[in-house]
Amino acid sequence: MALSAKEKAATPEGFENIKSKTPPTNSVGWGALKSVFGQVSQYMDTGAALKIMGKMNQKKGFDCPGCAWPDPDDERSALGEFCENGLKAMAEEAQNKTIGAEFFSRYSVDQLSTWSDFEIGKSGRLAEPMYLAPGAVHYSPISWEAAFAKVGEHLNALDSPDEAVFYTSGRTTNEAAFLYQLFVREFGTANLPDCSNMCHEASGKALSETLGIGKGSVTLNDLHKSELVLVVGQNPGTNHPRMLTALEKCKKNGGTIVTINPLPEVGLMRFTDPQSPLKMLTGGTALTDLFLPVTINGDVALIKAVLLKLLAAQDAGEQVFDTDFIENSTTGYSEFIADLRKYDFDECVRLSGVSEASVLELVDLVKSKDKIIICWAMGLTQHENAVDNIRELVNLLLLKGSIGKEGAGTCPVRGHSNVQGDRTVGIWEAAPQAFLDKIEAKYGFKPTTKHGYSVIEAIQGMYEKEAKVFFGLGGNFISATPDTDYTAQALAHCNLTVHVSTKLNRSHLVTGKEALILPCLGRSEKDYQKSGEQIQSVENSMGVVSSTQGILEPCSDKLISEVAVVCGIAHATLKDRSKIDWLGYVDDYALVRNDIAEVVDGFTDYNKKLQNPSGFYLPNGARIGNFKTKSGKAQFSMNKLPEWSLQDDELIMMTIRSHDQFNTTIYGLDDRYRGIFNERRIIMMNGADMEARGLKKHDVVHIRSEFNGVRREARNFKVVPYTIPPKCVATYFPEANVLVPLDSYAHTAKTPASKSVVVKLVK
Ligand SMILES: Nc1nc2c(c(=O)[nH]1)N[C@H]1C(S)=C(S)[C@@H](COP(=O)(O)OP(=O)(O)OC[C@H]3O[C@@H](n4cnc5c(=O)[nH]c(N)nc54)[C@H](O)[C@@H]3O)O[C@H]1N2
Ligand SMILES: Nc1nc2c(c(=O)[nH]1)N[C@H]1C(S)=C(S)[C@@H](COP(=O)(O)OP(=O)(O)OC[C@H]3O[C@@H](n4cnc5c(=O)[nH]c(N)nc54)[C@H](O)[C@@H]3O)O[C@H]1N2
Ligand SMILES: [Mo]
Repeated sequence: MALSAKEKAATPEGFENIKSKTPPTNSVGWGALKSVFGQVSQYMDTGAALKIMGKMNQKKGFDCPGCAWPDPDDERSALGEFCENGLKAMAEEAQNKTIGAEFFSRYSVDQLSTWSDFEIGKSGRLAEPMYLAPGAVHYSPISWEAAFAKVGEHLNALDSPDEAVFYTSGRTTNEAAFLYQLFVREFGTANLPDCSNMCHEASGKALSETLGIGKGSVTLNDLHKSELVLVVGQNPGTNHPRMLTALEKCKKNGGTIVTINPLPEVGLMRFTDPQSPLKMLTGGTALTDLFLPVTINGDVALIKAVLLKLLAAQDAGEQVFDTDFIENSTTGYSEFIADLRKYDFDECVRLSGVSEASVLELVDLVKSKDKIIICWAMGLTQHENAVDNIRELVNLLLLKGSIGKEGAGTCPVRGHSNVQGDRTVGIWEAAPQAFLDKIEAKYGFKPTTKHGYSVIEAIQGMYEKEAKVFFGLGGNFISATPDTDYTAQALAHCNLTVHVSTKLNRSHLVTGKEALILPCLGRSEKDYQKSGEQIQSVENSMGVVSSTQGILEPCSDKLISEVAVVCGIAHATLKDRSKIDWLGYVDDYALVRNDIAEVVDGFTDYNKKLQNPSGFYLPNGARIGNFKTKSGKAQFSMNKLPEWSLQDDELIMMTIRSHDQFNTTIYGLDDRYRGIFNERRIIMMNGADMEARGLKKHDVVHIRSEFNGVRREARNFKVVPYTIPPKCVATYFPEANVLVPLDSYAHTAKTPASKSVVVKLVK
């Protein structure tokens, strides 16, 4: 019997052979080098690996397809600005093994869906376009022309352009992303959901509202010069390893580092730079000076407790606040202070889960410093009150005048290597009118002003059969999104699902009535077009745009670039009704950049500026104290404490990344820094919670969530005792995504609340 979409979408429930032990006390160092060479050798020979290491994140090299952490403007390590997880990302992409017609005729879609994500990822690079016909059980090869025509036919058969969904993941370069959104808008819709909707959308909302720009304000240099860095809800040791080097520099310059996280993430505790042989021998730097093990979603309470003590000191005549800055550069101060006074310090401390003594230590640090930077990632953005989390941190910075000056400001640490750039060049379901006007002026068509679907709305739209074609430029929609069962049915309702991808993933297996896999070049590969070898460009987490150019020959001669895919589809769909010479762009990507320079602010002389090996900074008002908010000033905000509470048998669950994955791509089965080996179906639990439930190490439990009357269940997880606050548990994404309710998301930002899912355990 054929498997249902739900069955294909869920990760297999079987177990490996788990080992868990006390986590290590040090990150990176020798363990990382050993691990990376083990991983890399699975995929490529040492010569190719060394060539890649030397070019990654180098001036005139290619941008690591891993995270969005910036490269130093000045000196770069001769060994390459690489990190263990960047190299794993690279090795996966640059592997020699390919899959095509023969592979897909051997394995049916149903068979492939019984493989684990780890096995799916290991199968190799996609080498040729593949098509799944209505009722077929195997994908079969299709030519590029036929594939483009098929997409065009389906899009043109829709009753309205709004019946198509165009998803983007954050690896897409500026050039491809700009053309993609241009095509989508000329086609007639703004349905441009992207991975940002599940990632830093809440940061964008909170920061635009309070500081007038949806991006962070600091540069790498600021981090080096800061007196106090708060790292909140982020695990850089695994997800942004090169950030540890910046934190180490900050410490060397006398800075203090505070970590706010339910877990004592090893990378933040002690770090050995793999590029510093001396430190490899001496054991590295202790990074965190003060660790606050906040309860999941206890951050607003914690920050309020700090704010209350700062206010008390200010009231008592201490000069804690930057009153000049507050007076000249902010609005909403008195309302904010009046609101703050309504809260009780003891209650806030209790709700934060942190000891009063530790809160007071943080208060003392904040009082005595004014060059403060706050860094954060998914631990803050994936909650119902995510926007409040971030606004409350902004309040703290504003009180201290810690914004718009050197060594101070906001640092939302982005995920995908070009997720920030994609948004900058127009991947946005709710793009500002000024941008749409510029498109109209340049191209002569009127883009729809109606906001399109974000990720959650797109899933609902497909489920309700209001959207009928799903197109994904990169990414792995079924595994990345919440509520796997529901989303699987949503995709199955589509007439056509299309994925432009480098690697096989579960989204290729949970299809509409027809499906296409369109394989494209990766970052590391050379891109030959009529005008010669092409460069492309990306924007990092700190707003620096730089070029990226592949160095390896493509792994298959049937691969084309993302730019060529987008233009091919635009040409096949819009034909004579287009006002744009789509195929002309493919010959020379400099033409795309000329257009971006005209349409997007900050890109004047784009082609010329890209020649600067370090790239160029985009304008950033908040960085220089110019707040482009409605009032023209930085805005204080009033944020409530979260309202949820737990019954005796309930726990609050965060879904996080292990050390061996890049989002839904599973590199391996180990989470070395957490001492968990050879298993991903695990649940980290506090000893007292285990005892209360009569659970022992490695016992098997099933996890249930119940939200708005809908019960969801994920089966077979092994209990791992862990240093985690009471009532908090952690599982890995994407295995636990079946439990994340589609209707639990950040207010106003719609980021799925995948870090605060209320669950029960059943044996
Ligand atoms: N190697 C590697 N690199 C990556 C990725 C990857 O998967 N692998 N993914 C990329 C992407 S797209 C992104 S967005 C980033 C993600 O980078 P992170 O945000 O670091 O990733 P997560 O594993 O989701 O970790 C969230 C952290 O938040 C903590 N946390 C959870 N809930 C709370 C809370 O309520 N309060 C606080 N204070 N902390 C909390 C968790 O304990 C964990 O340490 O990394 C990017 N880089
Ligand atoms: N429960 C839970 N869910 C989450 C999260 C969480 O913390 N918890 N995190 C969320 C976050 S922060 C994010 S960003 C999303 C990630 O969501 P996505 O961006 O959709 O997922 P990825 O796993 O990064 O996508 C991996 C796929 O991208 C394709 N790919 C890789 N490189 C390229 C390329 O250069 N070009 C093209 N065209 N394709 C490429 C490969 O085929 C690969 O299989 O997941 C979100 N989902
Ligand atoms: Mo992300």
